[in-house]
Amino acid sequence: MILHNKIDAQLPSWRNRVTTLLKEHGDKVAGEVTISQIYGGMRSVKALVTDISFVDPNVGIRFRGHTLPEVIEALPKPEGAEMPYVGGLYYLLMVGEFPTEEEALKVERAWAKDSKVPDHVFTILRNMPEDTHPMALFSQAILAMQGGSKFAKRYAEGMSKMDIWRPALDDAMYLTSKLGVIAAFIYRLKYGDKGEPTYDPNLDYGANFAQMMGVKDPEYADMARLYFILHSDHESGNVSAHTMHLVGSSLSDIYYAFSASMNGLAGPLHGLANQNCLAFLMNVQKEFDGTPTEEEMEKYCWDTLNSGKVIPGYGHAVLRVPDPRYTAQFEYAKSHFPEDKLFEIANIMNKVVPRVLQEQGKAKNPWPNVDSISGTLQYHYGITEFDFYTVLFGVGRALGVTANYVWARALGQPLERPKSLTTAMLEEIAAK
Ligand code: CMX
Repeated sequence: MILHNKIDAQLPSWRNRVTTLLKEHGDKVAGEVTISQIYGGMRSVKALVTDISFVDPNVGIRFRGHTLPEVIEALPKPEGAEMPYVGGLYYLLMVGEFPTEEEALKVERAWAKDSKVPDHVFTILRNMPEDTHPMALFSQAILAMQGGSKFAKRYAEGMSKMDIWRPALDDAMYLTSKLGVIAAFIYRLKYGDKGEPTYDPNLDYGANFAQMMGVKDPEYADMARLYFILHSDHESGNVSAHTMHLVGSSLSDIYYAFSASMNGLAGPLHGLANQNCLAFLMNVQKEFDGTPTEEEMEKYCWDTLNSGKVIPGYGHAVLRVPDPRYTAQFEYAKSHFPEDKLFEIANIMNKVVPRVLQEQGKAKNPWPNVDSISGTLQYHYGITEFDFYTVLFGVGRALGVTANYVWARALGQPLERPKSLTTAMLEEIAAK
């Protein structure tokens, strides 16, 4: 497969680069850690390495060194589409180079070939209690496919550590090819006709997702492409990426690792934030019986802050500029449905909230983040069931974390095992 060949060709030089760095400079200090960081969720501790994406505080995400607008511009697109092939983005993440259209299509075709979900996965999902959260169903479906892991099989057979990335990449392709189908099935099972979606080999990943979800508006294929691309990766320290890396470091296969990653994404401090933002917008709409004026919005925001709540969709732990993932979605909505009522409110929020947060002076970053508007876009196209939004995030996030998983195996990254201390030990350090 094309991704195997491309990675194979790059590996000798990557391995040499890492070995040389470690051999010649392994004892150089790259960062320090303070007691507040140890107690504070390891914020900003430099302790992970990935070459797949980097969050620049003043620019936002860079995929393989390229900003989001550059990526959207340079990746090949299906005829007549505004947004690129998702398969092209996967190629870029895996290989580090922009694909030609034919190369992007090779990934798309491989996905189409492997897209059939084993029957037992649907059976398991159908037998779950009706009130099971879509993310729990998603995670279970992923784990239910573990028995098919080529990585686990080859490892048990005693495959060389140098080559173990190959079946890891087979698993990555097999898994990602099915995630859109599984997500659409969960949507239909919970909120629709309960039917099994069928992947159309003549359509790309984004257009397939749109047809499997049953969204009639042809624009939704572009929406899906954009959504999956911009949620794919955000370097290695966020909960879903770090969980994937940690579990994978014990040489658990991709199914175990990605199911765990999704269990982390399901938390309200991570992937669930997008639904809180949409709820905020809808509350505003209800409160003002439509779109508020800027003055009304400003007062509403101050009331929110004064009651001790945060304004969802604004602020970021790393970014210090408007999130380019927000900007891409904002521009999309502005050009496609500027008159949408929720978008109008989101627009007013964007004018008011940064000013209010700056005046309050607490948030280090007053600008909108990715979650600020993603629910508004889904809502516009008729995906109104909030609970499902994190599953969409998960389908996109799979692209980044599986690429990282494959490269971690290819470069022989070891078992992750940081050291813990007791409070008494930290007190002793503090007393010195
Ligand atoms: N509304 C109100 N207060 C905010 C705020 C916001 N949107 N963003 C930050 N603050 C406050 C923090 O709560 C904190 O207050 P305390 O000192 O009282 O604890 C203070 O400003 C400083 O916070 P910070 O260093 O700027 O931000 P953090 O790294 O601690 O937190 C984040 C980052 C995203 C959790 C925070 O900005 C927030 O809660 N935003 C709203 C929720 C949200 O949009 N979450 C989605 C994040 C998307 C993502 O992670 O990708």
